[in-house]
Amino acid sequence: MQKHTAGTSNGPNATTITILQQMADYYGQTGDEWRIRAYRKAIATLRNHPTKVSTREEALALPQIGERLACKIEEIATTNRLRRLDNAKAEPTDQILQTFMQVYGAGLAKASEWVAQGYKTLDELLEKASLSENQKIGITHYEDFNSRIPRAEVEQHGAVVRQALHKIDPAFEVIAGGSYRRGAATSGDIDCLITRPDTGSAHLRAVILEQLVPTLAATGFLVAALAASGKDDGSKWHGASCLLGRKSWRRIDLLLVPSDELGAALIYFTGNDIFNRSMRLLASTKEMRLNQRGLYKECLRGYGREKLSEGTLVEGKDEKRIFEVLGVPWRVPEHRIC
Ligand code: DCP
Ligand code: MG
Ligand code: MN
Repeated sequence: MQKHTAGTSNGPNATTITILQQMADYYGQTGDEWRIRAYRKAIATLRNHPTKVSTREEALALPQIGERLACKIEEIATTNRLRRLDNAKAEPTDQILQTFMQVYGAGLAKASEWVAQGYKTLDELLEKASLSENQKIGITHYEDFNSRIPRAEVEQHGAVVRQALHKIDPAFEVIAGGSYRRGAATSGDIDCLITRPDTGSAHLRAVILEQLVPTLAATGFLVAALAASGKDDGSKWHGASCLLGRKSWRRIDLLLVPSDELGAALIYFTGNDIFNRSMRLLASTKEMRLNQRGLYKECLRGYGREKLSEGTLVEGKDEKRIFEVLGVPWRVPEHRIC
């Protein structure tokens, strides 16, 4: 589940932004992707707006803000609160659902199932519910996995991975991606892109999964392996890590990137997810296709826009070149927030 980056906003619309963000987080927890996107766009607009927006009309005149959000902005500006948010916070089943949805690996469906079975607390789940191993870990380390990781600590986890890998083979590269690469002060997890010049996925997999992971598990740095999603192709390893002498377990993703795909993977794993969506959309308007492996042209589509062919690879290696081919001015990672 996407969480917001804890950046402080001191602009004229700071209060409004804070409350809208809480509302977006609430919708995030209920799985309402469509709404959360509308909120994030409105928040981005308000962040860039130099003066305080106090009325519905003012809000409506701005880009990315529709009727309903405009009303909410007016309500916040005049009352410093939002009744809808107060209601959401007060609903007890919603609160339990929200808590359960933040268990790592438990989506809306699982959390709703637990609520329907009558469970009310995480302790009750641990005692009575039948849980997978990963769900047990998600509950036992609930606080850890739901805390933001300071930037300096993300760096330390990255350094541990890099050092261990360099002992195996100094040609490997480790790049911290995700919110860290976008310059965020804190991150929800650690996204480690791992690559090596002139190297394909088979060799990466062999070294990372058969050598690096066991080594780092033996030193006590990798503390849990968390099963990846069903569509996993062996290019990712999801788990948890813990620095020597510390207590907090952190979520870490090892992302195996063949050298030919580094540029596209850097774009994908830097995000944010909305920026990625807009880049993919742009590619499709130019009859191209962008994914985490590359930018492709001449992908044939049928009448229902369904893909008929993969198309020809235009660029995969070079991040800047992908922007160029798409005709988008280069954007530093820090500015890839929509
Ligand atoms: N990503 C995406 N679409 C998704 C999930 C992820 O495009 N549905 C991409 C963009 C993200 C990147 O992968 O920036 C890493 O995913 P994370 O979930 O780790 O998100 P972030 O690193 O951006 O934020 P956080 O600080 O919460 O980890
Ligand atoms: Mg991340
Ligand atoms: Mn991640």
